[in-house]
Amino acid sequence: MKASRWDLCGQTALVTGGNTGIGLGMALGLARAGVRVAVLGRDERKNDQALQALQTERSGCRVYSYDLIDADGLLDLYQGVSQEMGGIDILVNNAGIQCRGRADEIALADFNRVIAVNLTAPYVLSQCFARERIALSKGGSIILTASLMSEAARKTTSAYTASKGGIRQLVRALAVDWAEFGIRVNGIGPGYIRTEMTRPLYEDEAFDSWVKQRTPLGRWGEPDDFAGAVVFLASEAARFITGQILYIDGGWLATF
Ligand code: GCO
Repeated sequence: MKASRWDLCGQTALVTGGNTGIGLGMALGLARAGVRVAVLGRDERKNDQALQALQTERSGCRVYSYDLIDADGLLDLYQGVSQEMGGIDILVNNAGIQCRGRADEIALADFNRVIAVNLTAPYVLSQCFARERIALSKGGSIILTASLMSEAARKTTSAYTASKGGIRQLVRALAVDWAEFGIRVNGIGPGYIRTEMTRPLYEDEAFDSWVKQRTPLGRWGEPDDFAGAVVFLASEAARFITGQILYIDGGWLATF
């Protein structure tokens, strides 16, 4: 197999939550593979920092400030980004939020917020992407960020776990609906990764040692651990792969 099947030069990607953490790890991986990346993020300061990092890898990257809680504005947003980027070949639905607390203590508004960002926004953006690609008679690749919580639950994460269980099935549902159009849909499932979302967890000494002991590879994951998988799944090298979740978890799900 020729190495060029991994080549993404000249393609464009939209990465939500791409200004920090796992999303930035994936955005940088794509940029290094020659992709012009558009990042969607809430925080303008982080967006600026991400843009600087991305531009050193690949010119023509852009950042957009948007809060994915607003599903109604997503169509306009998508069309604007796609126009400015000259089309989107790869959609990475990565942005996610967490809300921890025992299930009987979670407010409905918080549950709804987590579902809106983690599940509804990926659905709507995937629709925008697919409609555009189908109209152009072009295939494409959609990648969604799943979680260990797509498979199992940890105490205090009910809303997040419900959303990530939904992502697991959304990957399958979208994959089967759009396969005939050459649109592949896959998930990347992170284990415990050192990001802002998990800061309260890795700063807790007991939790930190539990993660290291429970993870066969013996450490927390880092955002850069995601750079290779996203390039692979987006590329021709993965052309017969759709509807799958690739777990990047240091072996977590392989053992108990
Ligand atoms: C938590 C975390 C998790 C993980 C991750 C595991 O509170 O347990 O935030 O949800 O970080 O998603 O895959």
